Amino acid sequence: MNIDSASDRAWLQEQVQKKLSDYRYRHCVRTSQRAIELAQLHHADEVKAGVAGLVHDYAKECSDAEFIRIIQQEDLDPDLLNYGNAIWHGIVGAEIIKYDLGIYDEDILNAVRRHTTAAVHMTLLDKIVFMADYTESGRDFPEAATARKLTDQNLDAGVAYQIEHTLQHLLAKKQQIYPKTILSYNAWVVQSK
Ligand code: DGI
Ligand code: FE
Ligand code: FE
Repeated sequence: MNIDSASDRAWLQEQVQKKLSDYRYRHCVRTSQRAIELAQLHHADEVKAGVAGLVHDYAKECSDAEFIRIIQQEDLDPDLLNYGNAIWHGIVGAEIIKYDLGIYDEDILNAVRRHTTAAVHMTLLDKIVFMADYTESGRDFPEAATARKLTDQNLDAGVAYQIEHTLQHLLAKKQQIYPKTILSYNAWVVQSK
């Protein structure tokens, strides 16, 4: 598909709607809208932000068997097999987006890959999609309001805020932490001496 074509983007929205539950489809549409808003505020490509926001959770309802097959077929890091949907839907989901939706733009695919764990080095588009997912208008957890204000003013401060609070939340629930999540925490949250 051609992301610069409005009719292709309408087709894309239909594909996302068909693939997902109504609840998750609406989250994707709100994330897309929020990503466009953040792209305007922070001078990024609005079309790429809108498309990346729309597709970021495209693979979230795929089966574990499908993710495992792709990790093996595409020779992705075998350590991925030790994790689950929370980690797979972005990193492995980017491959599914290529096949199913014909999106090959690496800026968009990387933003999808990094939207859950963040990364040590993030592009402007990566940060926008990461923060759009966390601050879209349907997010009602206690940190969302603070994160919205912070992100509008200072995108990097928003990224650090989300990484810190998500890790705290995962630790409180004794969840398994993916190594990239820890590397992101070290890079974005730990104060340098
Ligand atoms: O897909 P969404 O729910 O919209 O949001 P997301 O992709 O940012 O996060 C999905 C979940 O993954 C969320 O509950 C936080 C969690 N998560 C983030 N980093 C890690 C993680 N879960 C585990 N187990 N390990 C991580 O390192
Ligand atoms: Fe996600
Ligand atoms: Fe999401």
